[in-house]
Amino acid sequence: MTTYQFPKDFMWGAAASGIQTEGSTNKANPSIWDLWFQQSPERFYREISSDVVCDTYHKYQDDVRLMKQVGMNSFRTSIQWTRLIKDFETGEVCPDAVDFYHRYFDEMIENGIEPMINLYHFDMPAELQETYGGFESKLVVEKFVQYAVKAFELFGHKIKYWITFNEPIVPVEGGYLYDFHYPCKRDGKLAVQVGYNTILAHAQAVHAYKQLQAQNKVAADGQIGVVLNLTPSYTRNDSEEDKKAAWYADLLFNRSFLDPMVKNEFPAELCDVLKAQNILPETSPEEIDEICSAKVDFLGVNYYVPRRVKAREAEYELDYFTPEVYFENYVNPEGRFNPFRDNNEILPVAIYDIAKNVQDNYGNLPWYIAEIGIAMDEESEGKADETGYIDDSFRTDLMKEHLVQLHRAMEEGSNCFGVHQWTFIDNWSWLNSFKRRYGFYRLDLETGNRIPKKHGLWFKQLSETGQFDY
Ligand code: IFM
Repeated sequence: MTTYQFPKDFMWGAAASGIQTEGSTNKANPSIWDLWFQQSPERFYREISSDVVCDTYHKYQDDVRLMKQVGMNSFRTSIQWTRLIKDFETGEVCPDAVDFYHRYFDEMIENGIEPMINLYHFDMPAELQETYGGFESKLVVEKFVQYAVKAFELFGHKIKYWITFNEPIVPVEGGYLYDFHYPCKRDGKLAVQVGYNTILAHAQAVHAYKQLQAQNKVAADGQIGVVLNLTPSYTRNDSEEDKKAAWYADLLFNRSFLDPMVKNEFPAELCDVLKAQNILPETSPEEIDEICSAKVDFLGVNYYVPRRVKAREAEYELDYFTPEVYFENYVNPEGRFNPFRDNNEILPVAIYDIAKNVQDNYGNLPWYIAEIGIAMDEESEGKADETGYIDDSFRTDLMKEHLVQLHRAMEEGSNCFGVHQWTFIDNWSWLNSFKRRYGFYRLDLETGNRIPKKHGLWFKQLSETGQFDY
């Protein structure tokens, strides 16, 4: 048995997002998720929309108490663009939203929970999608920055950690390549434009924040960063063909956002690929300058499953570009799989590999695990026992294995400052709605009650002592 000790001021907490938790009370405008649900409810698991979520809007005070009970010292959620902004043309804010977010953030701060606030978690306003094509349009980039500035001005004196985007590649994949986000298009060129415009929106928001900071309009010690889902690619074997396949997967899925957002450069090889595929985005030299000078203060990394690839064997059959032009996905026959989550592969060493990549190739920037999620379904988690707790020791065991790998990387100098579990209370998750449960607390969909899980007891001890044995 070894004791793994983490630094004293380490951030221990959880992540969620506004749209997945707040509920729709007093929301100023619909997002694409409201619109899509109205159009195609059958696409959502058990036809549950984002209306039926944790109702944080009303329950935030009780919930902050629950955060403390599992030892959280920090929490990430997002402001909903569609809640804060009432009028997208003028940028006028909704007073109720301003009041709600102040009360919610104050409650956390007064209780020793550091809020980390994200500006965009897949929740494009429906009006901006339908009128302008969302991030297909540079006008919407401007509107995003206008919204970001409003948020900084309103809350920037109390929020110390800002995040521009969560997993910015996901709306590109879901909305423009693989049909799991609205607007459900399949168009490689548009996907690249949306990706580029998102990177531009991020860069302009970072610049706007730094400018406000220079004018003393936000906290002097405030920081801004981005949260990326980074998935190392592992090959079937050591052949040069497989290694090349993994290199392409890494270039297209990881470096495509990581390099411009963190290293402030576009990989030349990425530009070559996009040029060869005839899908280069429309850019301007001024925009490239903005992207290449927007320095983030920290990086958040979300990790769930590894990517397994092999060299293409079958012919590529789609009539539009996807990254799979350059590789095929592969299931490792010797892998370990999570029986409770679509048989996803479990590979804790990926955490070490991510940490070392950030350390060796991205200037050892301060970073944290912004989401690590261990999914179970409600049936496998079972019901609460006589103590009132649900036994999810499967989650604790796996979390320990992942933290051992993080600890190893930190011993070797990785600059990690925290770990946030996805998620705090089981929340609504897009097309999957409540199919998978990830929280410290079960959300009872009938009653709205929060039922504690045993993993929270372990986590509390971990955050209080900064250590665990394994
Ligand atoms: O629910 C999502 C979250 O919005 C982004 N990261 C992955 C989670 C679980 O699927």
